Amino acid sequence: MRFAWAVAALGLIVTALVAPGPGESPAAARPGVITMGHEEFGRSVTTIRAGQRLTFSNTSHWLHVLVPGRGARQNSQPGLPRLGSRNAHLSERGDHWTTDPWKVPGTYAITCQLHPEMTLEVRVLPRASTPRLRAAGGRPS
Ligand SMILES: [Cu+2]
Repeated sequence: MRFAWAVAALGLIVTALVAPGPGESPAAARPGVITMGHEEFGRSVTTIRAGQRLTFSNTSHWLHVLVPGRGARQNSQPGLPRLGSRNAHLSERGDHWTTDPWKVPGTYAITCQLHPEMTLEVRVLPRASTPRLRAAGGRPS
């Protein structure tokens, strides 16, 4: 009897760990982490600073093919880090992938080649000015 109860309790714990929660998971709220659902990104706009990376987390049951562009149409956007050898990232269920650093400030877009509804605007702000430079009282000679 006791053993059966323990098995049942363990089953509940495993279910809680495996089952996706309703709506966005807590990870989705972390800056720089973009979740992917059935035909959507967890958000439509994200803002980072130059030098930072983005992480894409495929929490859906679907395959996504991330490329630079909008509405499933790939285009070239100078300044956007390459997304793989063919400038595309294949994201299968459970995939958790981090881009190279975004080095050039500007506004970019990433889409999924399979789902035209998916477009993520990425705004890259200039790097924050370093307090060290300001304390030095000007630019280095
Ligand atoms: Cu997709």
